[in-house]
Amino acid sequence: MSKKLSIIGMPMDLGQMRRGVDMGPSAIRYAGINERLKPLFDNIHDLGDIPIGRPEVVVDKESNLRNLDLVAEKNELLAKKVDEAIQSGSFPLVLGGDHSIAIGTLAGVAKHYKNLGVIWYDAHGDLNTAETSPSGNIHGMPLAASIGLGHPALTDIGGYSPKVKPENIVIIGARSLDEGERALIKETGIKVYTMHEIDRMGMAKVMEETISYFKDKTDGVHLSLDLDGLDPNDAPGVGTPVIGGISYRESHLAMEMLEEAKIITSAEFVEVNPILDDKNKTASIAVGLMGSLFGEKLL
Ligand code: 4U7
Ligand code: MN
Ligand code: MN
Ligand code: MN
Repeated sequence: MSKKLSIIGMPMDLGQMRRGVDMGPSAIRYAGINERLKPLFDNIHDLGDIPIGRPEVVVDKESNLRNLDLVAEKNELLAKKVDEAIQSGSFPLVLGGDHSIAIGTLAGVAKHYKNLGVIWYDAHGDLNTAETSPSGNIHGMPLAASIGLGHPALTDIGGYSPKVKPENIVIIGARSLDEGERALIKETGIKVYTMHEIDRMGMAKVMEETISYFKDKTDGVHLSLDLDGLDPNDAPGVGTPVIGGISYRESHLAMEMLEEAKIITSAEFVEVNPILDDKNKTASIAVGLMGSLFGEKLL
């Protein structure tokens, strides 16, 4: 079977408050995604960007969620595109955009799998709901929405819920979890490798465990990589940086190990904000990590 990649840009910035993350897909294209991935696929189809426009900020009166209706509406479009890419036999690669887009990506992906696994590579848990969120920003809620928790406008994208079972989720790189998120992790049994475990065990062991955790029980694994999972020294172009993160080298190793294991069936790289970046460094790192994820070799 030929190896096909569909690139989908999602210039979404409505899930948070810092402008510039809508330019993430452009920054990643500018960093050379096509050239870099070309040797690794038989066919690359860049489907362009989902139209987001410049809507005015609207706070939902009842739930207090910023841009609820728009985030939901745009994610429906993304879900459809992702679904079509998979139907056409392509690997969907989504470029963000703030992390609220994972709601749409997962809505498009999860209907194709009975037991989808999700790797959430992030400094944050993104497990808030309107009730627990300290910010009202939807980019802090996509993982909760995907397990069926939160506002129905978010949980029901694609017309079904939930998308993922908590026991099929592994969070890697966590170092900023809100109170409600910590309670939810304990309650649901979501597996988390915080920075403590990464320091202690090393990334190689963390990835070995993650891969064997998924091997038997999932029929596909989605990688949702928030660039703020990396240390801000390596990836400064993100809206919510948290010091003490995963290094560029450790992240490379993680991607290489996922490639060797051949478990990843869809991916998204999110939260790249070129306005906050240092000469497009963060987008370049994202492209480098994609290279490893898709099988680039040094020799
Ligand atoms: B990202 C936060 F309170 N938890 O909910 C929130 F700390 O997609 C941050 O991981 C969320 O970048 C960060 O607003 C969302 C905050
Ligand atoms: Mn994050
Ligand atoms: Mn995130
Ligand atoms: Mn962020």
